Amino acid sequence: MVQAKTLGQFIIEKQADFKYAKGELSRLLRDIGIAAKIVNREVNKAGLMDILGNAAQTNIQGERQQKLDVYANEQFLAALTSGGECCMVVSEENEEFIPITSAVSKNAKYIVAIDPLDGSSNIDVNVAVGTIFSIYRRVSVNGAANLADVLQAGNAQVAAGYVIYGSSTMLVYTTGKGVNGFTLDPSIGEFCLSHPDMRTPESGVIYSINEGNYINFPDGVKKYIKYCQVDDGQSQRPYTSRYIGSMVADIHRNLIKGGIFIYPKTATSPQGKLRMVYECNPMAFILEQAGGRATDGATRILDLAITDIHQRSPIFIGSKKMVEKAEQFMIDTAVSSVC
Ligand code: P6P
Repeated sequence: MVQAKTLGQFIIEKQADFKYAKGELSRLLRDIGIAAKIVNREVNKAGLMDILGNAAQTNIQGERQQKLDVYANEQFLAALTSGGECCMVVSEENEEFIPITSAVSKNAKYIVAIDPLDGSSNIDVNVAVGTIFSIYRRVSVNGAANLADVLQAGNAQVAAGYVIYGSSTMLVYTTGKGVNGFTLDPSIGEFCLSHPDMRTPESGVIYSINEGNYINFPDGVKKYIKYCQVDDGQSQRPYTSRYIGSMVADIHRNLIKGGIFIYPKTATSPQGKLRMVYECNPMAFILEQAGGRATDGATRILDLAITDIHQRSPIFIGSKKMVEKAEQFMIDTAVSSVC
C-alpha cells in the first residue's frame, strides 16, 4: 500500500507555487500543524477530564488547569512565537494584537490571525470543534509589526485554513491554489492527504442557520428560509436543515456535501456574531478557492474593509448558487422596503 502523502511532504512539494517561495510559509504552516496535533490530543481527552471529576480544575501539583480554549491559545501562540516565521498574532482569546519581537521573529514576514478553539462550548457535549487560521504578509517595513499589518482586507490573505476536531481530525487549507484536506493518522502522528483538490458543489440541499433567532432575522433571511422549506420536488425542496452550532463543523460539512451557512444580524448580534479577521475571512478564502461564495448578504466578505481586529459581520457562505439565491432575497426585500 502506497504511504499517503504527509502534510509536510505536500507543503514542500507545493512550495514552488508560493509567490514568495523561500520556505518561510512552508515552515509557518508546519508550525500550525504541530500545534494542532498537540491541541487535538487534549481535546480528545476532555471527556476523560470530566470523568476524573475536579481534575478539570486543578492538576496534581495544585496548578490551575487551563480551560481548553485557553490551552489551545497557549499552544498556538507558543508554536508561532518559537517558529520564527510570524511577527504578530491576533487571537480571539486576546483583546490586543500580540507583536512577536524576539530576535528570531521580529523581522518575520507573516502575520497570523487565529481562533484557537472555535465552538469550545460544544466540548462538554462531545460535538466537533475547530481551529481557524488566516495568514497575511506584513505590510510594515521596519520595527515591530503594528495594527496596519492586521487591518488588511481578506483578499490580501496568503493562506487560510481550519482544523476540525471531529470523528477524525482534519486540517484543511489553501494558499490560493485550491483547497486540500489532510486527515490525522494517530498511528504515525501525521496529517495525511485525504481530500486532494476539494471542490464544493455548486448547489446543495442543506441550509444551516440558528432558526431560534428567526423572529429577529432580516426579512430577506426569513424569506429565504421559507423558500428552503417549500415542498417542490423538482428543485429538491424542502432542503434539509442542519445546524451544529460550531462554525467549522457546519461549514466543513457543507463544503463537502454542498449547502449554505448563514449567520445574519440578530437582536443580540446587530453586526452579526462571527468575527471577520479570524473566522469569516479565512473561511471565505477557503470556500471561494473550492468554488463557493461568501458575502455579508450583499458584499464579498474578502472585500470588506477591516477597521477593528475583533469586528463582526453577517455571513452567507457555501455553495455558489445557494448563496446567490439568498442574496437575491436580501436585495428584493431591501428594494421593496424602499419603494
Ligand atoms: P449560536 C461558536 O460559539 C460560534 O462562534 C460559531 O462556531 C458558531 O457557528 C456560532 O458561534 C453559533 O452561534 O448563536 O447559533 O449559538
